[in-house]
Amino acid sequence: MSPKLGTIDELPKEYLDKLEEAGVAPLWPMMRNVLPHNLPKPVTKSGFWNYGKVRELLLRAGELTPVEKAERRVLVLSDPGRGVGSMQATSSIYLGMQLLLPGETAPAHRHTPSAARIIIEGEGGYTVVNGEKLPMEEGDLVLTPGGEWHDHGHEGDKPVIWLDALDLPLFVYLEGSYSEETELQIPKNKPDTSQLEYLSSGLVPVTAGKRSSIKYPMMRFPWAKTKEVLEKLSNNSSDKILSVDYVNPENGQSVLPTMGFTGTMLKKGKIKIDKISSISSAFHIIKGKGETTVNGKKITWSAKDTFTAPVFSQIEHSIEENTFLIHIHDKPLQEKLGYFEERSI
Ligand code: GTQ
Repeated sequence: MSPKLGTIDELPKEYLDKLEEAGVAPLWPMMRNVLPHNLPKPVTKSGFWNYGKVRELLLRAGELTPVEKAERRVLVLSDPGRGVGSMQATSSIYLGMQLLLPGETAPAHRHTPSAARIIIEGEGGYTVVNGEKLPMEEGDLVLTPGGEWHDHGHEGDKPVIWLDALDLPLFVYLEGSYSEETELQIPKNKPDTSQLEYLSSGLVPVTAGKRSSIKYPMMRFPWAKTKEVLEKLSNNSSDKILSVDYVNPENGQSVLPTMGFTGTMLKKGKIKIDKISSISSAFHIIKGKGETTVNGKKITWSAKDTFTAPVFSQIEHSIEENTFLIHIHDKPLQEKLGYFEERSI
């Protein structure tokens, strides 16, 4: 066991004044804050957002603030550990809920952070990424990777609402976050690549004799496909948890550089996760009903709700109805940094 480290109080005032003037500080009183023993000490606390509640407030924002005055009409889901107004849902993940009303558009821009949307409600919404028009249907995962021009539009007749997930906190931390604007894009007149080039997994398009190798070949992952795969897996397995990772169909890598997305089915009953891991997580319920205990805190959720879990959380589920969810996490980032870790409990 290492000895207890010295504190600031143990140092003479005259010395502390001189340190301050010289622009230096002793490490030892703050060493354990940044390097605690054995496990990190997360600031993040598990959060829960009831969809009905946020939806009502978002629809009011639709009355109070025209989209032109908002650019993106979003309510930000703030980590309870950092307080309302924090633009972090976890250490690395930003979450927001965005509303677009019929006929509205959100102007084209691109930024250094990457974004993904999970569509929660409404028909007729779409995102255009580099000229590719991506329909937004309930449960779809739609990517707008860092550096790619994107705008949103709405051809339906009822509000469209989706969940935005961005790796914004990282880019802010790195002082690398900025955006640029351009004119609304004119979409190409063809279906998105999930309906065309990548309709079948295991097949990669070849153009003029060359295998395609695009950084972001597929930017819309329709929920219908994810659900079908999970149901088929479930029919052939007695496992209580079935999961599929969303990957780049050309190389099997995560769909975005830092954020990972996993489609999960949780079957009715009690499920105790027997591992803790270094990832931070957000869970968005597509369909189902149940309770989850995150580090002893019980969360009761149903379809369209969202909750978060900080790094190394202990998680237990009690599933009332078979559930489908999309798990947003930062495993790709942690693997790139070489420290992703799981521990059995
Ligand atoms: O739709 O491009 O929630 O740029 C935050 C920043 C959404 C977007 C957000 C954004 C967007």
